[in-house]
Amino acid sequence: PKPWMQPGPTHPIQALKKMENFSAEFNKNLTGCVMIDTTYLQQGVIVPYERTPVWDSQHVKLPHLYTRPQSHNKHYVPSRWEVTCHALHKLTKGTSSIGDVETAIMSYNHSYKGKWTFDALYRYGQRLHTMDNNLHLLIPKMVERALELPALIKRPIPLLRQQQYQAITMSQQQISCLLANAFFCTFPHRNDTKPGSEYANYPTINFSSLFANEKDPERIKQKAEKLRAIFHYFNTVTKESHDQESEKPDGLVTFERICIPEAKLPDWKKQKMPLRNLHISSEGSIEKEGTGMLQVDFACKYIGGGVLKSGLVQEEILFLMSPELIVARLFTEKLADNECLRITGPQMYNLTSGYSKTFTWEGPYNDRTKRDMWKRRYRQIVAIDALDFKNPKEQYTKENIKRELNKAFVGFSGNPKTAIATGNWGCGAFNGDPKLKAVIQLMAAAAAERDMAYFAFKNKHLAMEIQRMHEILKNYNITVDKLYKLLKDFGEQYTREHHSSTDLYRFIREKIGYKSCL
Ligand code: AR6
Repeated sequence: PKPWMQPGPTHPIQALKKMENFSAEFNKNLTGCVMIDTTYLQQGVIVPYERTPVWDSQHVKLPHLYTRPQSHNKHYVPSRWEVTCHALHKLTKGTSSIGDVETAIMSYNHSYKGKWTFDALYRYGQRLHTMDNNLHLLIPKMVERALELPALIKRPIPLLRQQQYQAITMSQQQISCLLANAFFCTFPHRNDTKPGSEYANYPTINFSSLFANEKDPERIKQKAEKLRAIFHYFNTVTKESHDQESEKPDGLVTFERICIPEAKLPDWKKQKMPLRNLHISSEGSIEKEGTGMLQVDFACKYIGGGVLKSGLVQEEILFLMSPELIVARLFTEKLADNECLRITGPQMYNLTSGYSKTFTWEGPYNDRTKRDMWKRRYRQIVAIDALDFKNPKEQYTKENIKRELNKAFVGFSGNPKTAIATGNWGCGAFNGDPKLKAVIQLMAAAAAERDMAYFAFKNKHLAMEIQRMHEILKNYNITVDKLYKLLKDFGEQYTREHHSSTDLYRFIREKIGYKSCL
């Protein structure tokens, strides 16, 4: 092997800071919109916080608040929520089939008759449910939770809109109620996704697309596999007793939209800090080994990406392991370049294996992760969306490098300074170059003053290359500003030489005068 291929030992993972090292920070007062009355929390009682209900463009439109325009017809016309309650009640007898679930959902979504199909749900019913859950018993419990909506959600849920810092904290029980409503497709105004429609800037939330037909039978199979994770989640959150007290989903979760205005973003030319510590490994994953660190979600700007469709890569799998994350789709407007979403406290419910086509639900995950004073699990996720390079050659331009640096910085900034758990961000579905993205993430981490754990997803060679590059940059005291200049120069040469095949790391080594014999 070439000399630069023999890096020294990696920074030990045990030395990286985790959430538990900063318990005082997490126990601070909650800010933003808190959906429960926290005075009773320490006694183990969760009481929803109460405020006057609203139906407006600033808040989630809840199904029980939906009113039709006054009808001139003298006959009594039931409200949409009454129709919903009536239809869903029929499913509580314990004898209902998937067909009955379809009938119920379509009764209050009749304009989608003939458009929505339920093949994946049928497949789950035919092939899988007897192995996992007893759907006859589970569906009534899900209905019950969904219909508790007026009793559980008593405060308007603000929409997390673009360029506004806002946080929402809700109980795991409230989340399960909202997700049960999403499963039964009760959210009004959320089915039309056409450009220009009211919620075109938001991800979808009703589960209809997860049940739907796919031409490719393989995809129906994958959706049915996703449903196993979803049903296991509902089974756990509606269970009356838990084997272990510590597994009980009776805590809180915070969703925080973070935006940093242009003027407050780093001037990358002037960042004189050195790179931080790096632990890198080809083994392990962000989700498991990264627990307690700031775990990166390789996100889509519409949070959750294809989780309710056919997508099945890092973000979607993460959302299936911790389905509470899916509720973010209800209120998070698509992320702009200077924004991210940070989620504190979600529980992990599912063990999965495989990736994409080989994705499999392996079984329950019993989460015993400790919690902070607000009963939030010591688990923190940050959703940052990389650029989707339809043409990978575009990623070396100054504008695109700066965009990715800023996006990573927005995700990594803030307190407390736990280490970041990341990997090949933007380098799968989005076609990025992992060597460039690793340097970009290291620069952003340095500016945000955090160490990093990098999981290279089985790619030993890549892990070694990144580790070696990091080591050289440290040894040569290459600070962030210098590295920024090097990336810019590389981009210019790349364009000048019409996408030359020069390797970025080789370019950097040469420019800094690295001598392999050193
Ligand atoms: N831990 C560490 N590395 C991983 C893991 C993991 N659990 N999973 C994957 N990788 P990708 P993107 C590595 O394609 O390119 C979704 O639909 C693996 O090498 O998920 O940013 C979103 O909703 C993989 O190739 O992220 C977005 O729409 C690479 O990370 C879009 O995909 C990138 O994973 C984002 O695409």
